[in-house]
Amino acid sequence: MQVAVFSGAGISAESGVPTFRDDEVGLWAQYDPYEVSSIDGWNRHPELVWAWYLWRWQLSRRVEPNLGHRAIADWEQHAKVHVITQNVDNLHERGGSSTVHHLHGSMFEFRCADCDHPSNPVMPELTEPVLEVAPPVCDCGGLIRPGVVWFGEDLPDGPWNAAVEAIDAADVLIVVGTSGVVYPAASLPERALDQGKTVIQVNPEPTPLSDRVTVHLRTTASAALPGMVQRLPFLLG
Ligand code: BJW
Ligand code: ZN
Repeated sequence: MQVAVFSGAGISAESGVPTFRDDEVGLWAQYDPYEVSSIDGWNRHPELVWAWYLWRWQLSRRVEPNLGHRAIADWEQHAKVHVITQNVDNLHERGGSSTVHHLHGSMFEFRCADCDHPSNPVMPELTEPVLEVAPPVCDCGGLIRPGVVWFGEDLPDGPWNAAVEAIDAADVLIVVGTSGVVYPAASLPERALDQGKTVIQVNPEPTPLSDRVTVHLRTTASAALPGMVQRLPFLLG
């Protein structure tokens, strides 16, 4: 059996990383997600955007994968599993998954915003989040930015093509912890449904996809995912 997983911020929420559209994102609660995660926002106020990523970078390094991440890794004993994630943390990999396609990049990679040269900046350890931090500067004078995909930027071809292939080859797609409102990523479950595939959604809340999926499990990732793939042959008949 071949399984594709399409994950979003909800799967990391139980590790302690706030979801993207969470009301409780501290200092940044006052900002629209677009302001801190768009190329326009970066061009307008890089210090604000850099501080937001510095805080999330520190947080993501401190937290551990949860039962949801570990369950998906365990499925590899029973099936070929491709994880397609919108998350920029590395909790799927740290949870043990071997094939992870990052559609929105990684917050652990950095490059110059002007010359694209990869960078490995020294990250200051903040004891508490601050609203503005000056980004490091490249030798060319450009600002160093995180290797993530912001609104208004293209997704990287490699992970995107791998994700489409994984969807097309999958017998079943598990959609977990995503609001499914950000495109083109959100078109992947639609693609699987258009192909008549079984799509299982795991999300405590309904999303625009919920009416179309085969099954919507209205619960958390850590409650639904352990043992799910082992039970799938019985569930799917
Ligand atoms: C749980 C849980 C638990 C909680 N268990 N579940 C077509 C139509 C309309 C617009 C567009 C379109 N095509 C493109 C666009 C524009 C735009 C877009 O989609 N806009 C819409 C929002 C309107 N897309 C883009 O700009 C994309 N690029 C692009 O299209 O390129 C072409 C182009 C070029 C030039 C100009 C214009 C276009 C790029 C999108 C990049 C998105 N980047 C971000 C930031 C990445 C870095 C970072 O993370 O910091 O990606 S935005 C943000 O949203 C982040 C996430 O990956 C992404 C998705 O969020 P996600 O993961 O779904 O999180 P939440 O918080 O929304 O949802 C969490 C869910 O979990 C909730 O449902 C909870 O209920 C649930 N949950 N606890 C299970 N325990
Ligand atoms: Zn540079």
